[in-house]
Amino acid sequence: MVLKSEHNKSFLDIAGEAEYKEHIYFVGPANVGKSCLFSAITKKFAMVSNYPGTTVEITQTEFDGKLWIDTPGIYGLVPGSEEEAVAIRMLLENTDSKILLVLDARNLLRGISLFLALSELKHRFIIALNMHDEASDAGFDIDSAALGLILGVPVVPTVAVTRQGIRELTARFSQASYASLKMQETYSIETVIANVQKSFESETHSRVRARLALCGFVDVISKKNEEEIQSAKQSLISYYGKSVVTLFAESRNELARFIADSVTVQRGRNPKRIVRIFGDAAMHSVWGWPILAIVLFVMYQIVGVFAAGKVVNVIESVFFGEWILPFVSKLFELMPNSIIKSFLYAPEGAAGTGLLIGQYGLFSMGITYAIAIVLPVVFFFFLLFSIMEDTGYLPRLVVMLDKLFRRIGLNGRAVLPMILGLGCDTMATMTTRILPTKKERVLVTFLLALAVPCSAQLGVLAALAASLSARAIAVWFTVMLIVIFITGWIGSKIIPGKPAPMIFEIPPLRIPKISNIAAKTVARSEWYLREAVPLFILGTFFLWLLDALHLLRLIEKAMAPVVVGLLGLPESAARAFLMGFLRRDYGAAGLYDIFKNSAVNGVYPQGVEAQIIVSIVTITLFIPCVANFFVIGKERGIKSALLIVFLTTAIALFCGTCTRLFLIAAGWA
Ligand SMILES: Nc1nc2c(ncn2[C@@H]2O[C@H](COP(=O)(O)OP(=O)(O)OP(=O)(O)O)[C@@H](O)[C@H]2O)c(=O)[nH]1
Ligand SMILES: [Mg+2]
Repeated sequence: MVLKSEHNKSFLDIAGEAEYKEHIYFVGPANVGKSCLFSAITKKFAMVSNYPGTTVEITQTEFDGKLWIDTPGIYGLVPGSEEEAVAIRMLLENTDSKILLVLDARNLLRGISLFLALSELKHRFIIALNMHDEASDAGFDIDSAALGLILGVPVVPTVAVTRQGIRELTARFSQASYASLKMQETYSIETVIANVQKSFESETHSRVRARLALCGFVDVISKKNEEEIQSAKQSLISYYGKSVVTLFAESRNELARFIADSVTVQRGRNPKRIVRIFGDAAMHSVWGWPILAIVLFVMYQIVGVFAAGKVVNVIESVFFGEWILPFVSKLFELMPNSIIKSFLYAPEGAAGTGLLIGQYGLFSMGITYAIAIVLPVVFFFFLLFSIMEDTGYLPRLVVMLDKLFRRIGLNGRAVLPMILGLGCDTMATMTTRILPTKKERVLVTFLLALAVPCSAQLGVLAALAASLSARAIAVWFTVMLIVIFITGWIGSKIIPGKPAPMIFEIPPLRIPKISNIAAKTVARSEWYLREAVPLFILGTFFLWLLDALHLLRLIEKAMAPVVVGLLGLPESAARAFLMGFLRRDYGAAGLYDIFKNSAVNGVYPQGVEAQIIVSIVTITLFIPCVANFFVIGKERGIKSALLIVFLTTAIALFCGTCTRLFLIAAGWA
């Protein structure tokens, strides 16, 4: 059984904990290999990538009679963002479970400090000292047995990617124990904590709750003790002249440093210099740009030229067009004429519409679009994207684009969801949880819905663009950038709040593991098929129904003032926009269908090219897909989701019209 938590719900509401003897939580800082270990132990697929913030939801699975739970990364008990809060709430809501604390052997200080923060929880601990391979490469020798003795819990060195140490780890689960080493603060701080703790006497983890309340984690504070806690907090702040979070962190770090130093020997090696130089260049404010240009060029060649051009052509024209569709049509031809036959099948060029085969046939249109046009492109995009994720290039891009994004009031971390949006806007909207302020979460959610085309949509656009001139593509790209920066800038002025400064850990560059890339690409493609195909079929069914009821022409006529009048497109483009209401890639596929036969020797006449530019600008900015709409509703509330639908439609039509006017002025249309 696999369940995912809805992040605001109590974890216990969902897990049905009584069913399982034991719960094991994978806890640790971000990007240390929790999900990798989770998959290695439970054999359940979990997304693994080389950047902090891959896991933003709880993933759980049953294995070996136990419930195993993978959680988002945390850095201490006081959450810095929403996804951390999910993990922390979950630990507070339970007692007597086992925590598999996954730490990065290269960063022992941070790991021990986290252990000390968690050690007051009434859970039993076992520590996986992961990334042992990289720690050895960097010249660290860590005495894990000694560390275990000091902390009072088992410590096992592991390398999750090669499964090293996993057997020992699972064998020692039964030895997981409560931490024997506890944080002791100075006498005056201890007195304050003890006083506040009284308010939580009846609750679990009362000392941890007292600390959290003093740090200002409002989740644990109830109305009745709010005032008392505030005054205790103020007394600490005015006495020590620093925030309580800092006060606690300093004493923890001091002890953690002492422990880390006493179990680590550093052999002064400094290998892999070239990798480091390249890693630094990728985020350099000058060298980063040519590297980005090369990355984009390679992606365009593989996704745009090879997948969208060649592979789609083979699958759509040859495989579907010459083999499958004619074969299915033949089968229908062999059927005796009947109502059922004419209901399901309309031969090419015939009047009337067949439900399965015909202009709006579920098979000839719905399935063909999803499988022949979009799937190949999505597959190659996911493949390249997984490689970028696993090498550690994405976080470097974040650093490089930080300055640019700051101009529109966004912290550089916002780049990560925006880039992930190129894979899938729905997933990326969930990743906005890694952003520390509400302002940024709202703004990025909006920009994703508006101007970041997902892989499926990009793919179809790339197929359309295959016969477009370079300057046409440049116009589209420039319009997108202008829209992102202007709407982002206006948004940052309107939405209240300030962006938080960027604290973002840069993981090392790594050679991706083929098995992980393959697993992620297949999982994402499968997910696309599950998500998109039903909607493609549903959309085609609506079109078929509208056509059968003779309403489609009427709707096209009704939309003509906008589609023809404002945007200067053929009337039939209305159909593509109708499709776009379900999914933008489906709408784009409709456009592809309308324009694909207009190319002469693979080149569009200038007037058609202008129409294509206007239509792709409009469809890129068009409303978010249904799945994204629901996720926006879940994360930001249904009102925001509806507002976003309204705004994106308005902005899409506005920008489409402006683009047309520009092209007319430039003598293009
Ligand atoms: N060299 C090496 N790489 C590892 C090891 N364990 C995990 N990785 C890599 O580290 C990266 C992060 O792994 P994840 O499992 O996604 O980390 P996580 O802790 O779940 O990260 P978040 O979900 O972002 O909190 C991936 O690129 C893994 O392939 C290890 O032991 N050695
Ligand atoms: Mg993870």
